[in-house]
Amino acid sequence: MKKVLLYYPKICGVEDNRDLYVGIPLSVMTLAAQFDSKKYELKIIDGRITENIEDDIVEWIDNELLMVGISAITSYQIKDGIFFAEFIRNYSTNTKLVWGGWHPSLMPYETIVHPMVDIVIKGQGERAIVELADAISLNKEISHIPNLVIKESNGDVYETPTRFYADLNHYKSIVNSFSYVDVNRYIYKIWGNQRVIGYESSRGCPWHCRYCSISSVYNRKWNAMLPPKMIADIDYLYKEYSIDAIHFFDNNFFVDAVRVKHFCNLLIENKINVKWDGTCNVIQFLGFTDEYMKLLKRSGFYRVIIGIESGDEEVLNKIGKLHTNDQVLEVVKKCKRYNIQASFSFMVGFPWNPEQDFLNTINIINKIKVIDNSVEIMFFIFTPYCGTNMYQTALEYGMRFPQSLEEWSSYTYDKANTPWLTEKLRRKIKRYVSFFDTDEMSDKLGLFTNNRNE
Ligand code: B12
Repeated sequence: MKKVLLYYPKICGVEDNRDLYVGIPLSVMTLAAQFDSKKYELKIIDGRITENIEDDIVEWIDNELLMVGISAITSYQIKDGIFFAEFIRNYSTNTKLVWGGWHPSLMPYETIVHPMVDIVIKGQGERAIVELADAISLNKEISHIPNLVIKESNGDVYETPTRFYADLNHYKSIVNSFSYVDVNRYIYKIWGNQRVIGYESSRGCPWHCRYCSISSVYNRKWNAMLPPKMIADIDYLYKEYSIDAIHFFDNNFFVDAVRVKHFCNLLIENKINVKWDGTCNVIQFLGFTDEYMKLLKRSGFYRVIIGIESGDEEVLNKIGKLHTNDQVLEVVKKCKRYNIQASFSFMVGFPWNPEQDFLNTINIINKIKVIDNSVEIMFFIFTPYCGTNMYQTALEYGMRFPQSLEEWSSYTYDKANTPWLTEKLRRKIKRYVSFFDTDEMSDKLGLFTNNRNE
């Protein structure tokens, strides 16, 4: 039987001193779920948790191994993915090295030129990866498969036509890939719950925050699973894995209120006793009526995650955030009224007037804390990412970005060293990062944690 191997690389290198959240690797799992297990032997390796990767797969690699799919966000994942690709190449010269995920999608040409990359799949991979495997296994042409960037044996690179993304409802459920991993490994005791797992029910985002990568890849489109499909998966997780809470990784869970209400009603009707949280924005949340809030609460909604980003209204305007500081304080009061845990993230150190945005942001956080001291605060230094609108602005303000795939692998949010921050201000901000205990807080928020259920 033909084989496909999917690799989810380590997100942090040895130089990082904290344990990053080891959430369920949704990207490679949703890809694996699309393959017909009667036709392909699939393997998923999660580089973050596998001790002796080589021992694990050396025996398994043979001529049947058609391709290795490697997933990467802009981070150390790239470097670890390259190590893994080199390891595979040593054992098999025919296996195609296929890269996908956020970084290759945003920078396909910079990615493809690397010797450890044969093909890049841009954007959503579910359809393309199966079509590619089918074509390679039958020795067929691949140039008709959309959304690929291909390197030929002579080094020439070409791109195949673009296909817009399919509806998430057409994909097979992620549950199909549960047999390839130890799902219990990704269940956490966190946020007051005993058994929490991550899940994704929608993709894209209609807003256009200028620092965010989502709109570049999804072109401000948004697509979502219908509630019955979500409920089937969640019911399975509830019954088979005794999950007591779902953490939605959706960019914005609340885009379609009709869908959310249907979802809440199905949870209640089916007596699925799980709590759930999700990402929203200030303006949306303030628009939720009393009736809607009560339904959300009854269905188990307990925590809202909102990117407030700045307390400087000029910055908010420049980065495409449409809310005001007063509205943020209204959200805090609303959460307190309905007993919803608020989790807010902030970035300081934008290029325009970093001293001022820092002070204004500290100021709004103080006001938030006076209203409700239990609001979770995550506090970061702004880092411009490739493929975002802020990338261009950052260039104009003197930022030098990495020039190769390898260089991008050392570009992380805490080491990017934006030139418009003086050392003095950077030190001051870092003191606040530890004052707000973003690292420790992130433990609670699930960003950096090893607080896993045993
Ligand atoms: C979960 C998550 C994390 C987790 C890690 C993942 C995990 N499982 O534990 C944690 C919390 C650790 C994390 C950290 C960070 N994250 Co994050 N994270 C996410 C989030 C919310 C969900 C990812 C996910 O699982 N999506 C669901 C899966 C199914 O979708 P997907 O990953 O996009 O996969 C699809 C395609 O990309 C493609 N694909 C993916 N891999 C592959 C591989 C192959 C071979 C193929 C063919 C296709 C393919 O096919 C998949 C199915 O269609 C995304 C936003 C989002 N909604 O995607 C941000 C996101 C990936 N994160 C981002 C960022 C910036 C960060 C941080 C820097 C944030 C910060 N300030 O702390 C840090 C980085 C840490 C570091 N060391 O550098 C950016 C990445 C931008 C970029 N250029 O790469 C995103 C897109 C958010 C954003 N708004 O911009 N993150």
